[in-house]
Amino acid sequence: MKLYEFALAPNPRRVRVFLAEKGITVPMVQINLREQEQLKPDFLAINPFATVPVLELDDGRRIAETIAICRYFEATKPEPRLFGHDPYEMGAVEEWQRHCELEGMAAIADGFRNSTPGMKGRAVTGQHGYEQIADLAERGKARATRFFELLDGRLAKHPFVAGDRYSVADITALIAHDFGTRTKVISLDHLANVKRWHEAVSARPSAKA
Ligand SMILES: N[C@@H](CCC(=O)N[C@@H](CS)C(=O)NCC(=O)O)C(=O)O
Repeated sequence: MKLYEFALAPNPRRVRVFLAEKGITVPMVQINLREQEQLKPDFLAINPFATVPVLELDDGRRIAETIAICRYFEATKPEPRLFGHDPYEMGAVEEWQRHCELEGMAAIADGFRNSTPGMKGRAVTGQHGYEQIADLAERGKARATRFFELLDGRLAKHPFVAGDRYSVADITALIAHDFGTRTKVISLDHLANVKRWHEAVSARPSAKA
């Protein structure tokens, strides 16, 4: 088994943190996105969507998409449960993971990819180069900021994103937070509950993965 990933990219980090929480080790193969290795024919044969992470099983079958890969490992090693413990919690984790992905990760990616000079002609992942749209960068920043403001209210009532327990929703939110603040797409200093939650999830050993 091996995981195609890139150590500096946010989505592969989501899988690494998930694996660290599970105590699973998988050999990693680096696809250097800065050198556009994801667009080379060898990698496009592995994933025509030209993105990492991609998991390759020992028999050669592959799974792309962060959450699909995490689901695979939740099934092969259920404990600790990161997709919820009971039917309600499973639904809540799914709901909040999705919010964190769409309103957090994807909105920040819009903010970053549509405004960063090095991303010219690469505003969307994949084989086809899309041009930047400045308005999309602004909209992405606004959406991501509003999402974390909403999350701040939720974290005033719950210790973790999906409720009382740490879950894959916290992993997506942690990496959205770090990606967004590192790239200066968002500034979250004014959000006290997000700050308390971020300190707690960042203190877990898995956050270093
Ligand atoms: N929804 C996908 C997103 C994957 C994705 O966007 N990966 C980025 C790295 S964080 C990538 O491969 N980028 C390639 C590029 O920029 O062309 C997932 O969760 O796996």
